[in-house]
Amino acid sequence: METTPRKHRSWAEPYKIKMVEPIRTTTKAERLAAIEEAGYNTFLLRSKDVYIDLLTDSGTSAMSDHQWAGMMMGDEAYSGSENYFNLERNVQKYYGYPFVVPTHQGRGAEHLISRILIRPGDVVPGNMYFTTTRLHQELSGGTFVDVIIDEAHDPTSLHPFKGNVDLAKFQRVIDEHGAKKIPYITVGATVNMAGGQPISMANMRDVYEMAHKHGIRVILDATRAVENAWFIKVREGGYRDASVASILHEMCSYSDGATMSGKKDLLVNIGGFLAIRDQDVFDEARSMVVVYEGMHTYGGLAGRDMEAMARGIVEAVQDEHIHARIGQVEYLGELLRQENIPIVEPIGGHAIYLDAKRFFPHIPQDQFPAQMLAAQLYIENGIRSMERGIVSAGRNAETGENYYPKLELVRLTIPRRVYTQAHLDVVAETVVDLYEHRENIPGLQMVYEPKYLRFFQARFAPLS
Ligand code: PM9
Repeated sequence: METTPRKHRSWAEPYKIKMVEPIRTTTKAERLAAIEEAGYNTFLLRSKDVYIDLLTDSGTSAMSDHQWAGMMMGDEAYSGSENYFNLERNVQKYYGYPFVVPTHQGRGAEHLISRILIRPGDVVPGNMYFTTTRLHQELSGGTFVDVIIDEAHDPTSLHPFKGNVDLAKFQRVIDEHGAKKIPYITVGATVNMAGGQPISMANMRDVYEMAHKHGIRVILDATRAVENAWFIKVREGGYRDASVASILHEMCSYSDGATMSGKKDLLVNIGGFLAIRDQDVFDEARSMVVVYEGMHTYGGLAGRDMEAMARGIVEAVQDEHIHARIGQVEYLGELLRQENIPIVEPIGGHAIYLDAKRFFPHIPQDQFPAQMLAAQLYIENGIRSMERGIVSAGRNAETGENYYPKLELVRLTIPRRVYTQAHLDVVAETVVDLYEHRENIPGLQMVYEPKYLRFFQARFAPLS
């Protein structure tokens, strides 16, 4: 499978570095003390104790000089900020939705759309769960149903669009529950929990047609839709000469609205929005946002944050930016593949996902192999990553039983425009070193479990 349009040429970052932030190495003894104190949960580490931080690509991007200049143009009026209108204009132009409600981040938008459209007893299908998205659906009385293709749950499947919705599964949900119980289907692009895997344009079109035939809305999780657009360009027939911007616009045309965490694709440290076509839903969202986020022209953000996001929208869709962004992720993936490290394939958009089940085959899933793998990468060399397995999956809201996801992964997430190839070389060397002495590493037991989104704050202790 070809993944870059000009195979004979290396990509290079379309920027040079103007300001640097020192990072610090630590001793193994210091790291052991830090991870103990953090309860073997990388979320609970202090960032000053981290060497290379691959916890997340969320809010961790380096902004451009143009975005920083925009921060100085913040119109901090309580209402009617000029920066809101710049944001609205760019969402309309690049995403194509007429109505925009800013929110403090993605889950603010998920909260609004779930509260507005879901009634108790409703069912919400989607192409794999995402933690915050599913929780908001459940808190509104809905039940999430996974309708992604089976290949998405197999880390070794080389399907080029593992984010696709299985139309037969979607049809079965409609037949079983009736369309009236399905307020919308969530379509994620790219699919985070599957390994940053894209959905194809053809599938988005089919889902939209099928949903609309039954009067069901399609809500796009557009958080990493630009990265998805790149994969459509290089993997799906007919798009090779299309710009990422035009692909993004077409993707959005197959949806009725979108939730957005601007902290990813849009290269900002905070911000999000709900975008929608329907005037009635917009009116409700605009009314509800004042209760939970702030006025509908700032949604929990400062004017300067909206300006940075408005400018980030334009930068995000530049083909050479996204080419270098995905190229960097592929670079790390290739290094690990050459050393036969078990990773999710094909390589996805924002991260390399280590397959903890194959990395630590001796640790059963209820002893949290991915959680331990993330902790060990930190102990080994100060590399911070994130568990995306049984801890993230949480418990069934009705039965209280643990979910046992097929994918038990550790995510090495690449922040945008932050690290160099040399940093990624160090990360790969660390993973390889750990892989070579993986046999004697024990599992974990959970010693504290918070009520919501337990992966953020749960605490663990080694079993031996
Ligand atoms: N994603 C991530 O690290 C933030 C921490 S984990 C909850 O991947 C999708 C696909 C996301 C996402 C956050 C959100 C929520 C929605 N959809 O974090 O609220 O990956 O801005 O966005 C994280 P916010």
